[in-house]
Amino acid sequence: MNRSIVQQNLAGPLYDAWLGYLSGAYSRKGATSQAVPAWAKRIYAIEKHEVISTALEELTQGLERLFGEKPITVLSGTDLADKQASHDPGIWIGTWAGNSLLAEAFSESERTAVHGEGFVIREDEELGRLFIGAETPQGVLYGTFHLLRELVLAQGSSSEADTSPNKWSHVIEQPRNALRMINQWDNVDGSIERGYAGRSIFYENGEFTQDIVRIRDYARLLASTGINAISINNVNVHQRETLFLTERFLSDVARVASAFRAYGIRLYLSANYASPMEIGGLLTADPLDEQVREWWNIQTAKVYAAIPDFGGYLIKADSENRPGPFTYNRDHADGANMLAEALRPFGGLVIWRCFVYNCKQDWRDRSTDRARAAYDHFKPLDGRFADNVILQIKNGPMDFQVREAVSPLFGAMEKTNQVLEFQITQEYTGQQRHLCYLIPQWKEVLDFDTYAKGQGSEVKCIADGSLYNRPHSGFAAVSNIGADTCWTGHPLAQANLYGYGRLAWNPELSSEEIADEWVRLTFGHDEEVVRLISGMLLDSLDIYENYTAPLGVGWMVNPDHHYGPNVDGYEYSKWGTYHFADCKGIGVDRTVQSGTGYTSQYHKENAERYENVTTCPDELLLFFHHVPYTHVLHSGKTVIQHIYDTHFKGAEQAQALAETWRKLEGKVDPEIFETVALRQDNQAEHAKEWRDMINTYFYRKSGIEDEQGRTIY
Ligand code: GCV
Repeated sequence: MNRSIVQQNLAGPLYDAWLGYLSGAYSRKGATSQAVPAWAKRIYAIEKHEVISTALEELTQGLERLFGEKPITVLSGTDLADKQASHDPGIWIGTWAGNSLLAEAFSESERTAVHGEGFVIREDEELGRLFIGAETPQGVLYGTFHLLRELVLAQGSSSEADTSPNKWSHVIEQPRNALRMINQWDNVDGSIERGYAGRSIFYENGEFTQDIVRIRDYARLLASTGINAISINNVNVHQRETLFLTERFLSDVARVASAFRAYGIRLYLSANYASPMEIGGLLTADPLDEQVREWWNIQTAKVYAAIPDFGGYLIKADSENRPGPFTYNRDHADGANMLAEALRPFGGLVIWRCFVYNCKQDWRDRSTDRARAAYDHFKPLDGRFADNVILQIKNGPMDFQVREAVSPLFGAMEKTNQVLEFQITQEYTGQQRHLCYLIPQWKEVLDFDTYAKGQGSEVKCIADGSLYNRPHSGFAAVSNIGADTCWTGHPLAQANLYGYGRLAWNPELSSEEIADEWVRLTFGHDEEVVRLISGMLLDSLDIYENYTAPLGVGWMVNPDHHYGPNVDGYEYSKWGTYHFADCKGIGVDRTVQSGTGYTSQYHKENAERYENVTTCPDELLLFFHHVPYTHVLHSGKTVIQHIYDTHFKGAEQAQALAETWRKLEGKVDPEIFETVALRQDNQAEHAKEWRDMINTYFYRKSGIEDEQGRTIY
C-alpha cells in the first residue's frame, strides 16, 4: 500500500474528522493501551474487487494507526493456500462467493442472516483469526469500518466485555434502510445553495474540480457511516448543470462516480425536468409527448454508457419556479413515470421530490395552506407511480424548521415507494455558526407513530419499506459539507453528518449513543471531554429552539439567507409561511373546524390530538392553532410568559454552552478549540439578539408585562 488514504496537505484532526483513529496526541488521552490482537498483524484479501481493495487499504491504515504496526497483506490465492495450511493468525475479509474460506468460516444460518450490504464478523480465538464476511463487497467494507470503529471505542472502555476478544465472537449487522443517500446542493460555479462550510469540493468556476482526492476523502467519510448513494448537484438545476447529462460533462461525472464507486457509493444526478427543451432542442417537455420520451431514453442510455452503475435522477419539479409536468396539464405520476421508463432498462431509479407548493401565495388569503400542499398533490396519485419511482418526502410539511409537525404524507401512500428527506445543512438551525445537534429531532420524526396500520406504524417503518413491504425505500439528506478544512464550518457539526449515516443504517440507535460514539472517535476518551462535549451536543437543539421561533410556529428569520431573527420577515410575503400575530394572539389555525383543515391529513388518532387545542402538544400549539397570548399551556404557563421565559432561558443556555467549551482548553486539539470557541461566543451574542427581538416584538404586540419584570425593550 503506497498511497496514504487522506489528502496529505489537509490531514489533521479537523480534516480527519471521526476517522483519525486516535492518531493525535489529544485524542490519545484516556485511551487504554490494548495488546495487539494476534489477528491484527496480517490481512488476507484474495478477491479482486475495487471495494474489497478499499476495505483492505482502510483496514491496513486503521490497524497501523491503532496498534503502531503495519499489518502484512496477503493478496494472491497461492499465498493464501500456503498461509491457510500453516494456520497463521490474521483477518480474512471477503464475500462468501469470492472466498471459500470465508464461506466455511460462517454457518449457513449466519450467511443467510445477512444479505446485500450486511456483514458478519466472527473470531476464532484459538487460531487467532478474525473473519469479516458478507454477501457483497460493500458489506465487507461496512464490516471493516465497523471493526475499526469498535476497536477505537474499546480503547475507552474499562469493561472487560468490551476489550476481551470474545467481543468479536459474533457480530451481525444488517442495514435497516436500503437507500442511504446524501444530496449535494452544489452548483457548478462552486457555490452551494444553503452551504455553510465554504465552497464546493466538486466544482469551481463552471467546471468540475480536478481535486479528486478530496472527493475520495469525502466518499470515505460517508462510507464509514454506511452511506451508499449520492446526488452530486443541486436540485435546482440551472442552465450549465443541465448539461451534466451530455457529452460536455459526462466524462467529468464519470470520474467523480469512480471515486465514489471505490467506496461502494452510487452516483445520481439532479436533472432538469425541462432538459428536452433546454438541451434537446425540442419545443416541449410534455411527459406524454413521444419525442420527449424518446429524448430521455436516448440521453439516459448515453449516461449509462459513461457510468454503467449510474443510480438515476433526482427531480425537483413544479417547485419554487422549477419546470415540471403541470405546465402541460399533466400530473407528477406522468412526469416521474416517463423518466422511470428511460431508466428501467438499466436498473435506475427516479427519486421525485414532494416539495411542491404554491410559492406565489397571496398573504391575505388565509385559506391556502402551504403545509397541506404535498399531501394534496401526491396522495391522489398513490398507486400510479412506476415501481422504480421513489417519492422523496421532507420530514415536515413546511421546510426543515427547528420544530414542525411530521409530514402527513408518511402513512398516506401505501402503494408508493418513499424516502424520508432530512436536512443536515443547518439552513434554519443556525447555519453551522450555532451549535445544533439534529439527531434528537430526527429521532422524534422516526419514532412518530402515524397509525397508518394501527398503533406501531412509525415513520421509521415507512422509511425502511417494511410497513407496506415496498421494494425501494430509505433515507436522503441534504449534506452540510464544503471545502472548509473541517468539512462542516462548525467542527461539532460533523456530528450531524456522522449521525445521519449511523441513523440511516440503524434508526434504533439513540441520540446519546451516537453522540458518545462521535465524540470518542473524534476527541478520544478523556471522560471529562466526552461528558462535556456530549452534553453540549445533546442540549443544543432545545437551546436553539428556546431562543428562536416559539411553539412550532417556525420562520421569523430574515428573508432569503434565513439567518437571524426577523419576526415579520416572511409575514407579508408570497411564500406561505405566516404566524398571524396580532394584538390578541398568534398561530396558524390548521384545524378542520375553523382553519385550513390540514389536521384531517393525519390518521384519526393524530388528527384528533392535533385538532383539539386541549390535546395538542405544547411544542406544536402554534403550528396547529391560533390562540390568545393568555392561553394556558399544559405546562401551566401562558403563551406569552412561555415566550418570555424560553427566550431568556435560551440566551442564558447559549452563554453557558460557550463557557462549557472554554473548560476544554488544553484538552482538545488547539485548532479545533479556537474554531469552536469563536463560534460559541458568536452564538451566545446572537442568541441575545434573538431573545430581545422576539420578546420585544411580542411585548409590543400584546402589551402584556413579563411576570418577572426582566428587561424587554
Ligand atoms: C434547493 C428551501 C430552501 C431552498 C431549497 C428548497 C428545496 O426552500 O430554502 O434553498 O432549494 O428548500 O428543498 O428544494
